[in-house]
Amino acid sequence: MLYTGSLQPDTQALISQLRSGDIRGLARAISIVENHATGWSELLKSLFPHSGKARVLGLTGPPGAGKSTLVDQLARFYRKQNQSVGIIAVDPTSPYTGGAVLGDRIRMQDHFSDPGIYIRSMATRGSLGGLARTTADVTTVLDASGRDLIMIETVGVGQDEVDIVRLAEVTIVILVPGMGDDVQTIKAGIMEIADIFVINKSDRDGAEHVEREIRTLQSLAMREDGWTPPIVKTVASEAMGIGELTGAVEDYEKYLQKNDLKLNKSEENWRARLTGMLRDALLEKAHHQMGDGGLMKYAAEVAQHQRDPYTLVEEIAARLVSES
Ligand SMILES: Nc1nc2c(ncn2[C@@H]2O[C@H](COP(=O)(O)OP(=O)(O)OP(=O)(O)O)[C@@H](O)[C@H]2O)c(=O)[nH]1
Ligand SMILES: [Mg+2]
Repeated sequence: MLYTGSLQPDTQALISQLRSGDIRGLARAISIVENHATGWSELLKSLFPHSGKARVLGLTGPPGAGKSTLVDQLARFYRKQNQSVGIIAVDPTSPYTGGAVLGDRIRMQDHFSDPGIYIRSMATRGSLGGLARTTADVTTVLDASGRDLIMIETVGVGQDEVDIVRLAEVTIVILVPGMGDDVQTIKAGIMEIADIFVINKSDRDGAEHVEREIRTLQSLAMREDGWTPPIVKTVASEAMGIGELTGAVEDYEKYLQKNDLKLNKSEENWRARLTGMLRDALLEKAHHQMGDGGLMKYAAEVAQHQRDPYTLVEEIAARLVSES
């Protein structure tokens, strides 16, 4: 059902603009959602029923692995198949950002005249409601605007990135030869979420070594869904291996389809997202009830041992329920 409750007339106009494929409408809607500007949640409520059709690919890997170059090549490939593409580049917090973002802009420049490709950079800092959630909401907007394919690029460094790529139906983890100790850090969080491994910069020495390492890891644990992530070697800067990669994406999509795993994956994803949304909403409500400085007052009381924190939290939680 469409939510039309308290929609401002200009929000309605914005939705039709965006649904008709208008890029400026799309950009404005994304900004509203990203900045939590007036009407942002109403906008999302109205757009949600239109979402759920896009294919979402998540690409993650260490800084400088060639993620943007790869995304760019994939965008070219899918454009040739007449698919409309949306790209969300989640900027790393680390100092690599400046150059990388500039690099992205230059490299993707030749797409700018093509309305079939829409690129959006997301700033990590000052993201209201959290980076993962905002990225998810922006994905919903792009999806509802009718983009066939959405690619999300993140630097694989932490939990945020894991949460972001979880949004994707297909997660591609990009590694490069000669990562040394980096492989260890990447292994920890990101390795388990790879549906496809890419060894980019395979023009460099050591691609086989990385491949062996991945295979060793794979032999240690079988995935619950029975899928063995393929390893694709690419040289993104030379557009090499792109056909193999898109083939691997398709194989995995077919696998999900054939084994009825698509819904499972989506439900699992929503379980995580709803938990986050619920936590945010309850916390916001608790802060509201406590009023300005309320939390500090309690903190002071607990610090001075005037109150025990366990009873305090139980009381606050009970109030949330009774006053709803
Ligand atoms: N030799 C070689 N260089 C590549 C390859 N792919 C990308 N590069 C280069 O690697 C550098 C980094 O590429 P990006 O695409 O910006 O990498 P990224 O992973 O998006 O980087 P961040 O977003 O900063 O984390 C650029 O100079 C690319 O031209 C490749 O396959 N082989
Ligand atoms: Mg990049």
